[in-house]
Amino acid sequence: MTNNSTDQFRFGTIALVGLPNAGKSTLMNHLVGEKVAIVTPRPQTTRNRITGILTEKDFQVVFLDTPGINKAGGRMNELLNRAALEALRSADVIIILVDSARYADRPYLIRKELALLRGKVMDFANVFIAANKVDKIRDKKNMLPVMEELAELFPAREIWPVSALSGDGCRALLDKVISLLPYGEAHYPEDQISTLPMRFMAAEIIREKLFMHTRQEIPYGLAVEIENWTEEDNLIRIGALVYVLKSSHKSIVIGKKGHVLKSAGMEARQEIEALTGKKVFLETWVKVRPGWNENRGILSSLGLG
Ligand SMILES: Nc1nc2c(ncn2[C@@H]2O[C@H](COP(=O)(O)OP(=O)(O)OP(=O)(O)O)[C@@H](O)[C@H]2O)c(=O)[nH]1
Ligand SMILES: [Mg+2]
Repeated sequence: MTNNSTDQFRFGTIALVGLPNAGKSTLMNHLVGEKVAIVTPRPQTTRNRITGILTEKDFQVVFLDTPGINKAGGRMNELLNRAALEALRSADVIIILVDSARYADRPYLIRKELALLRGKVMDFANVFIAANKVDKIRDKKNMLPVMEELAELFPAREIWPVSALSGDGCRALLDKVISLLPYGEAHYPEDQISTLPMRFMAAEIIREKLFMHTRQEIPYGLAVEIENWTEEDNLIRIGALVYVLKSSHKSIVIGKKGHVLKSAGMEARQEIEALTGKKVFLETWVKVRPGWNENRGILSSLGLG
């Protein structure tokens, strides 16, 4: 049971921001204790603001996982950056995730790559830096220059070395930021883990599996839209459209004898079944839509913009 009396209970929002691939979604999933956001080794996996909810005895927190801030052009990237920056405004606490391993050999890059983000959080009071992926740095001496650079770029901000993958340091950071949340009542039932509709989560799971089965530029040109969703007793029938940018991409996504789409579809189906507790019948169609990532209508039907 949650203690919901407002004199002791805290409620608030924590935004997770950073460059693409820093580990924001991994950290949120770890803290929520469930896979809410999809995770892949590729940058720009997250394309929307993803909420994850954690409720404990004396607090409820809504995490806002955001797309990685990036400098690439194009309408979609503009929308990704905007979604990330808008999350800052509604947050009580901001955690900036940094991939420490990326900078172990080149700490000077921190200044170059994180200057933009620093400018955006200048006016916020509660900003923490999570120096993530410490598990990847074998010689801990190599963490020192990274910590020093971060301290120089973000003076007066606390810097916490963590591993979102192993969970090292994450609980201590969570306890710290929870102590800064305002007092208030829970906004969601205690077993709710996200505000996202199941349809959206299913589309994300399908996209994750397709990302994992394709290479190079294909993932960036992939989008998934749920076209049909019908529930009968213990069965969900899902029809999903997979958009690609070119016809050459379509044959790669389908694969020889359809094996890519088949494997990704099977993995997605199993995960959606585990998530919903129902049997899932999943059909996917691949459609070539040149320029979908520049098309306002399609972007907005995908929840972007
Ligand atoms: N070794 C290690 N890998 C990590 C850690 N955190 C995240 N990763 C890996 O880094 C990759 C990117 O993780 P994500 O959580 O998708 O990163 P993100 O910041 O959400 O990325 P975008 O959504 O693309 O901006 C995945 O392969 C994760 O498994 C960590 O602490 N240690
Ligand atoms: Mg992500």
